[in-house]
Amino acid sequence: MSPFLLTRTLPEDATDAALRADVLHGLSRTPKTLPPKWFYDARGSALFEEITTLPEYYPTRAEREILVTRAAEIAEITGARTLIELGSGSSEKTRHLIDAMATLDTYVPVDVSESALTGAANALLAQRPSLSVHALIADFTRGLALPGTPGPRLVAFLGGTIGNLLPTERAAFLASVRGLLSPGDMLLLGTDLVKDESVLVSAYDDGAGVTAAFNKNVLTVMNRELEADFDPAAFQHVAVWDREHEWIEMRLRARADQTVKIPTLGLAVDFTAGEELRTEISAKFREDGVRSELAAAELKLSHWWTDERGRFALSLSTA
Ligand code: AVJ
Repeated sequence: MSPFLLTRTLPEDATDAALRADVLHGLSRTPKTLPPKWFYDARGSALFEEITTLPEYYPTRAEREILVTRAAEIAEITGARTLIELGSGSSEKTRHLIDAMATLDTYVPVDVSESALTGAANALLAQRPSLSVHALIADFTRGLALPGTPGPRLVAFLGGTIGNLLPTERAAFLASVRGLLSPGDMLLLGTDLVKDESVLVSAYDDGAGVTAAFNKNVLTVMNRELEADFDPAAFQHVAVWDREHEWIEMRLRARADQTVKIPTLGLAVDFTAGEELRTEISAKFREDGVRSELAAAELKLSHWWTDERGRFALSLSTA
């Protein structure tokens, strides 16, 4: 009997079909765009882990500071018996929270990566064998079916990843999360905050060029998975602050006119010199904006915590 349950709700070939659809749609429209989920193959995930250690990239450190400082308070307030973590990855972020939650008996990590889920579950169970872990291989942005577990339940969506969603996508996502909750359940949400433009841009365009490599990695993913012939050297990494929407945009700018062939999709994609492919938005938030977005999903903001320097926030809201 394996020490934890692992449920696959993503069909095996879901990834290929989704990548093909996203590339076909995203590269045949103007402006060209791709969803950021395709960054995270093994190399992309390793590059992101490296990004979290960069001096310019403050969000991970800032969120960890809040989690360490507020874990006992969050545990006390929620008294949660189940913790559901969306986009759990290595579960490194939630380790402090789980350690503080004496009432916890079930942990439901949700991620698209089976290896991340297995690694995290084994590490957690080594430390806390009494915990029951039910890991879900699922893409939470495409609807989620949760196993029946004891309440009250706390859903955690950390890292600021909600910022990758456009406002309309965020509204739909928060409404779908709300639909999973029963009265008394809660949502713990990590949001990066609006701040000085130069600080934000540096966090997405570091001096060592790790973020540039992370951004260009999506071209390598398409070359490998779709037999495309992107030349990463023919594109320049760009990170800009969109003042109107209050989000960072990562883009890949074509250095010259070029045509990229994607034979498996029957595509020949023309880029003109200077044309930019948007690869990610990372929205930055204000307390009032988060309060109203949660309220629109019938979630009531009850606690707002930031790191000492006010760079990042964790909010707790109730269904
Ligand atoms: C993992 C989505 C929160 O948006 O800050 C890091 C990804 N992109 N550097 C973010 C990312 C460029 C990160 N999230």
